Amino acid sequence: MKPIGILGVPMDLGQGRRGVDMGPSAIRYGRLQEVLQSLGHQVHDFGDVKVPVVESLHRQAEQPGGLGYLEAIRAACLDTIQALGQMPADTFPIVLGGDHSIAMGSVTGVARGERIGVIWVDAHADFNTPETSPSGNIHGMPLAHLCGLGDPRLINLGYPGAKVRPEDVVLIGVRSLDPGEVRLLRQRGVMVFTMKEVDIEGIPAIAEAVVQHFRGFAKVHLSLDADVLDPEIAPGVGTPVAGGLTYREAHLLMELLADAQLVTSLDLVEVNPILDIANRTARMMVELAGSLLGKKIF
Ligand SMILES: [Mn+2]
Repeated sequence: MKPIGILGVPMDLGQGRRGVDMGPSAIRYGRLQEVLQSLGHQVHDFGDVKVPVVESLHRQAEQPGGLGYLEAIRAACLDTIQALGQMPADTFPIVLGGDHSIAMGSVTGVARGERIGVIWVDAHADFNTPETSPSGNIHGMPLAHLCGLGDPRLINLGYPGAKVRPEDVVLIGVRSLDPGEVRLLRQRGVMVFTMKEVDIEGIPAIAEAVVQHFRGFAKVHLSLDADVLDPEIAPGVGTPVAGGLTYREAHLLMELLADAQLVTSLDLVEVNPILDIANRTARMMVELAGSLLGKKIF
């Protein structure tokens, strides 16, 4: 078993609601390290990347919505890439968000310039560009930028160009898409399993398709957004959408990915403890990380 490296990115600049910057604390408080150690893993916590608090930033008035924080997000992603680069190469990194814009840093950092498959488990596709986004919030854009679409300052993080091929992305659990995203996802040939496919095909068939899709890949990153879960079981998110994964669907997906030993790095993002009930959402994310990393019922 590879040692696990934890890195927090307390970022709330990619979206409009405060509180998601406390996600790393909530997930640590939810006993992430203890749960992983109880499974026999060696765990090293590398602390947090420094992210400026929103009040300290001067908004660029000419930019609409969340794009005013682009430079600060870019800087935090660069620090994330650097921090991941300092982890030993045989580490399994777990990056704690923070809003989902941190994934531009985490995926780039764990890829280290090599080809990487990405499993994006999310209520949203996060495949907007500044042109297609209705809100301008950057947490709705990281996957597009990783695929080389959007603002060059975010596409070229770390090194120039796309970090992920669109055909090396699989989306699971999606149920809220903007029209521009639908167009881009279709155009680029991204594999999408919406909640409709989850309902019809079930998690076992989807997990099998994912495992086949990434057969032979040396690196596969799982980016897990808490809002993929049904808000009934994960109320602590900024953008809840009804009709999400059930408790067992989410765990079964993790258990089947664990059986396949496919995933080599993980994000746990969009946990907002201010909107949560007694840290339920963070604890759920910790449990899911446990299932991905070897926790078995029997
Ligand atoms: Mn997301």
